[in-house]
Amino acid sequence: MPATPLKRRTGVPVLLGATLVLAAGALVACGGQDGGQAATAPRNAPAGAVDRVQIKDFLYAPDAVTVPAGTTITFTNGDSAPHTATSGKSPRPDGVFDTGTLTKGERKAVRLTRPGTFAYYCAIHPFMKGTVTVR
Ligand SMILES: [Cu+2]
Repeated sequence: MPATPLKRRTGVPVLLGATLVLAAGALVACGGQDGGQAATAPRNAPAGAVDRVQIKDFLYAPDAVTVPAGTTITFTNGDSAPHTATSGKSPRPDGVFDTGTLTKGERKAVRLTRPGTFAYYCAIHPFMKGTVTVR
């Protein structure tokens, strides 16, 4: 009787489509390292008159604005860190507006036509939150 060699098959399952999800939980809150520029942010502007939001020290200032429909709001990043103003609630943008990433000194205007109250957040630092009310 001929000896039949044992056949060994090693099946190595190949995992395709394994998605690597990077949970960006790095909340680096280090404020107050900008020097030199004394920005005067309008703190007590009358309601309805604010069409500018400053981003400074990981905050939106003011963090709640009310504007008439059709207003263009400008977001300006005064921080060294990059920020966004993204409508919705983290981590789910609702698509009403999104400045995209703003680097230091960069600004982006968004036009708001639909009445409602819209929460927004920073996609990079989700603890940063604000609201825009459009009337
Ligand atoms: Cu941010």
